[in-house]
Amino acid sequence: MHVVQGQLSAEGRTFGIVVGRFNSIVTSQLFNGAIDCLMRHGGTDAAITAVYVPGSFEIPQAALQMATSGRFDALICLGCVIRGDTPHFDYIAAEVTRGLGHIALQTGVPVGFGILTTDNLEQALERAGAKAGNKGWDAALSAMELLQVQSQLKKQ
Ligand code: INI
Repeated sequence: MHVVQGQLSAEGRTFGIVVGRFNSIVTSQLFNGAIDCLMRHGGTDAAITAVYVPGSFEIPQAALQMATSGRFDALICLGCVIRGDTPHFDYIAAEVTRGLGHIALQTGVPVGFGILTTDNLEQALERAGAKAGNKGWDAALSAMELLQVQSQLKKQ
């Protein structure tokens, strides 16, 4: 039986992190979580590029350019969409999710999905380093794991 499982290592890999500035009180914590995760798994400062965009809607546009540049082994995308009184939330949440899924499948570059979609700020903060963990950390870990799975599949 062949079992393919990604090792959790960032060593020797380049990472691009795209961060939405909207709700930055949350996304800055997602960013800290992602950096902490990469560093604790052998990543280096020089191998990480952080790109800031206005909000979650713009994240796929920057991610596409980065994914097709050949400069990044994996991407980690971080944003926070909080529900308001209008349907705006649904449009932005759907667009960023669809866009990032499309980029991952079309380019093959692993994309860690660290986009929070919550009903309120409290739920978002809980997922950005408080009682529900840090989704930025999780997104970095997922990008790293998929990168390693891809390497192993190539060797098979
Ligand atoms: N962007 C977010 O990342 N989160 C939000 O909750 C949000 N809301 O609610 O409006 C948001 N809007 C900005 C949007 O992503 C674009 O930056 C903006 O529309 C300019 O294109």
